[in-house]
Amino acid sequence: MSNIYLNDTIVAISTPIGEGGIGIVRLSGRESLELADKIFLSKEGKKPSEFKTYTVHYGHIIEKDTKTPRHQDTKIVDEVILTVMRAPRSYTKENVVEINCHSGIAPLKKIMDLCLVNGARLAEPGEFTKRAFLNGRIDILQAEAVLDIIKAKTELSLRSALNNLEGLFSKKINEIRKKLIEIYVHMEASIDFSEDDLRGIKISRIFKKLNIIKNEIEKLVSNSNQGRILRQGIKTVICGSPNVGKSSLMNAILKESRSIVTHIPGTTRDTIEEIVNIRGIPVTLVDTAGITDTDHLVEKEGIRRSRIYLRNADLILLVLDWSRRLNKDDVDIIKKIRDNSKEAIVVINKVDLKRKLDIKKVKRFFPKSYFAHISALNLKGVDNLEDGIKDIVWKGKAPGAGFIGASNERQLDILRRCASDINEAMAAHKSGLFMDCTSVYVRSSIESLGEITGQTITDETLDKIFSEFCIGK
Ligand SMILES: Nc1nc2c(ncn2[C@@H]2O[C@H](COP(=O)(O)OP(=O)(O)OP(=O)(O)O)[C@@H](O)[C@H]2O)c(=O)[nH]1
Ligand SMILES: [Mg+2]
Repeated sequence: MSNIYLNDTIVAISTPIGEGGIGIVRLSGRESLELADKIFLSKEGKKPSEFKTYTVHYGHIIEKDTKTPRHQDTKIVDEVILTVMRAPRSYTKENVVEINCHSGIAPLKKIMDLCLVNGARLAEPGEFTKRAFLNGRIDILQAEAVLDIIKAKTELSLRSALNNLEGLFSKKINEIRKKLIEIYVHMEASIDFSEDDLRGIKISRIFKKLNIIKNEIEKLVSNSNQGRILRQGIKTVICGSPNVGKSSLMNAILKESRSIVTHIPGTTRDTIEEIVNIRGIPVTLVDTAGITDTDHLVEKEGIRRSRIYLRNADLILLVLDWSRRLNKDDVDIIKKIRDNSKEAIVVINKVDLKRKLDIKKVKRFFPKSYFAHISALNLKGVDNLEDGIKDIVWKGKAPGAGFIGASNERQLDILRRCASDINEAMAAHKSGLFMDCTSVYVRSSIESLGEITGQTITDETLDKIFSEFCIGK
């Protein structure tokens, strides 16, 4: 990714490879229109380099037959629609040509090969978005938001990524950075001049302002947990002893028969994972094998996996059977959850049957946990359970429509560094250090914030960010 030449023209297949209605081959760069001239025959008899920007044209992709004299014979490769977006008003701020062809491996690959033969270079992952950044159309936060949009699993995740793409987060960061620069300037001035000369700028006021900024940054850090959830989702593991109705619960939440359900204990042998949208939260739901003591080899392996999942879960749905007393398996699992200090919702299943479960005893194990009474068989109580999941995940602070916050570790790490620098500055001031020792920390926090939006960013970080993208974006 580091060898990037903004003078060349790049090409990629921008849609997933496979059979479908439409596939797109995208070109970006100085020569993209001239290159399209060589391979596109329009119905109206004009060349792409003569087309106006934001216009769409019907025609054919053609290949010149090199065996005929002066290559005058041509073969039709595909029937296409070609769109021209001229610099600077395009995704990359360069001349962009998009060829909508039939989506099959053969036409897509053939058209891309023709572009390569005629002078384009294969784009690297995320290179179109990288060019949008290098050409100054978007900052790094917005580039990362593009990735979040592609990966968004629920509407809420999408909304938060769109806020970042629209620049709400960048705006906030730039505001904070501007205020820090003002403070830094005042600090530096106070090194050279006495308070009397500073025309009303009191040192105490500088530190009051610094404290306000620190709080703003800390708010962004605490929001980032919500950002992480929106982006990555939460891993929720359904566990319990055999036959309590774990797979039935999985199916009830998914609203489909995904997991096999039978009356035989030990039905689920391997873990089953699905992503489901629960009240806007992307939840990776895992159905596991019922944990019990067994000598059966396959069951044993399933249980070993269940235990690993239990350890790595963000949230556990512990299923207990309302129609029978707690047994040794139940108690073992309860202990395991408590030993691992896991957040758990207690799901009491089979409430359509006669009660034998001692609820008071269960409550003693989980005095603060959310309890959901359900009948997975009759799909009763599942709504309540979903409300419980939502409450536990957001802890009463669900992200609103204007939510902004760090959405990945890189952004979070910088915000934390920045908050820690400001803390150091305030501590240095309190302990009576000279202003030039204190201002160093403020300067460092300004530099860190520049890294978030990409004003100051290393090539290595850039490469890392864009390597996560798919080719063609
Ligand atoms: N009456 C009643 N039966 C249920 C309910 N939920 C599940 N069952 C029944 O309980 C039995 C076990 O259900 P599963 O969903 O396979 O249970 P499991 O916990 O996944 O079992 P293992 O995979 O073997 O550990 C099946 O016969 C289900 O039909 C319920 O809410 N009410
Ligand atoms: Mg099962």
